[in-house]
Amino acid sequence: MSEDTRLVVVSNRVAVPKARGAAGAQGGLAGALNAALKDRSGVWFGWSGEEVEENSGEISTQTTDGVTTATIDLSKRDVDEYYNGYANSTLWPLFHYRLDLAEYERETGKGYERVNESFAETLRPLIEDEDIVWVHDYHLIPLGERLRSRGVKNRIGFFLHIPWPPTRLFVSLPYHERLVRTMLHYDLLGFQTQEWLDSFLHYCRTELGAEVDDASGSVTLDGRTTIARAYPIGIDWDHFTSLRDTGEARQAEQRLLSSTRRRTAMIGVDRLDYSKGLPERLDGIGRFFDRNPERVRDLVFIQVAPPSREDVESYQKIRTLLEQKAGQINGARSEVDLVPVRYVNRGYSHEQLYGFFRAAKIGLVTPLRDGMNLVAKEYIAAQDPEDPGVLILSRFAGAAAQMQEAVLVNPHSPDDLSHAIATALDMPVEERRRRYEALVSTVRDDNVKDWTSNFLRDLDTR
Ligand code: ADQ
Repeated sequence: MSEDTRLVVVSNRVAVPKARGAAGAQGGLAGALNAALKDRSGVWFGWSGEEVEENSGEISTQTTDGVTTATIDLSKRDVDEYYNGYANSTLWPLFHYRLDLAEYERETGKGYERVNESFAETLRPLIEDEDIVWVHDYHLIPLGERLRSRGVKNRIGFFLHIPWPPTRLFVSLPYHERLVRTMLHYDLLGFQTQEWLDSFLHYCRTELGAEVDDASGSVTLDGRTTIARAYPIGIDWDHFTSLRDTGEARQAEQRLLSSTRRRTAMIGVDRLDYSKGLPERLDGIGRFFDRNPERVRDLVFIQVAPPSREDVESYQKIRTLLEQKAGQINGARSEVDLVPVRYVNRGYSHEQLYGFFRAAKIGLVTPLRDGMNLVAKEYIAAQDPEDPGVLILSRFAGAAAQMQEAVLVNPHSPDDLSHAIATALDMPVEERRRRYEALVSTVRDDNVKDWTSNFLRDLDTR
């Protein structure tokens, strides 16, 4: 991309950069996007996260550390219908293969279209002729087409952070065809893995009758051609590994080590979300202790899970279920001096997570379905090369395609999980090192900076 081409990033929420150490406070994606925006003096547009009585359409702009953010507030109705409704109660469950949880309500579908329309209306005047526009994620699928209808001829790309479901599931969405047709107005479409990309291309070919070339990813319909490719996202390797030298990371590591003493710490870190397989994970741990009751002295499991999307009912249910399951294991297996499961309902800084990951000799990442999963990559990045921990990873996470040297599991099977935990606990250091070395080279080389520049390079040459 030429130096004077501005970048306009659009996502549901905007991470307003902090003046110093911005990337650190926000994690990999926000840090990488901020870095790209800084290079190109661009703009990041999206929802402020504020809920107001009435939408005013007013934009609030702020420039910090070379990055301009432009945010709008949404009305309570918009948040209910667009965000909690269509995005998180229809698209999120459906795209994670959870037809049983997907709600199809006319009103929320209309709210989704209305908010995309108003995003386009507000954003339009901010776009200059040479800008390139990068739209993120399932909240904003129709945005590109809405911009085109307002005469925007710029290059516009879209990246989907979550899976794309198989055609047979996807067609359960009312107006599925309308939604996908809007996607073909982007110049470039990015998916996390080849598997999700293949599902998308299959849909375009079989349901839309589009002309699809698998090798180049080109999809042609009604005389327009879009390119669809896989761009697996990574972590900000340099930044994340630099956390090792912070006092906060060291303290967190020590705190965990001293509280677990001779027992092996096994850690899970996830947003509290049904896609992350948390109840199934606890079933697997329960099975492990049932099979190996004496090993309650060898292993302590720490699950860090801050609540998310608490206004959505399925998210309230999963919280209650997890508390029950953790309570059952602890009720059955605790001794006066030990508790096998520590379930922590809060977030931690990335520095602290780094320390916890390093102290934990097993990382348990077992989503039922996940676009990529950055926790798996962060866990590996935090390990001590001389004495690395073992990653147990769901074969249904996008990350599994790149991380075959992890102990791969079927997260639905308590037996499989129990077996994997025993394997990880007993794994000799030579094998741990061998697996770690293969995994760490992927995590280091396929990092988020390359992800950003690969996507933008392809968009630029469209
Ligand atoms: P998420 O579903 O949020 O992201 P993930 O990729 O694991 O999932 O990223 C979570 C991030 O939040 C990680 O950086 C992690 O460290 C952090 N995090 C998780 N739990 C935390 C806690 N308790 N405290 C503090 N931080 C915590 C979506 C998709 C993924 C995809 C990403 C990026 O669902 O599949 O990998 O986007 O594209």
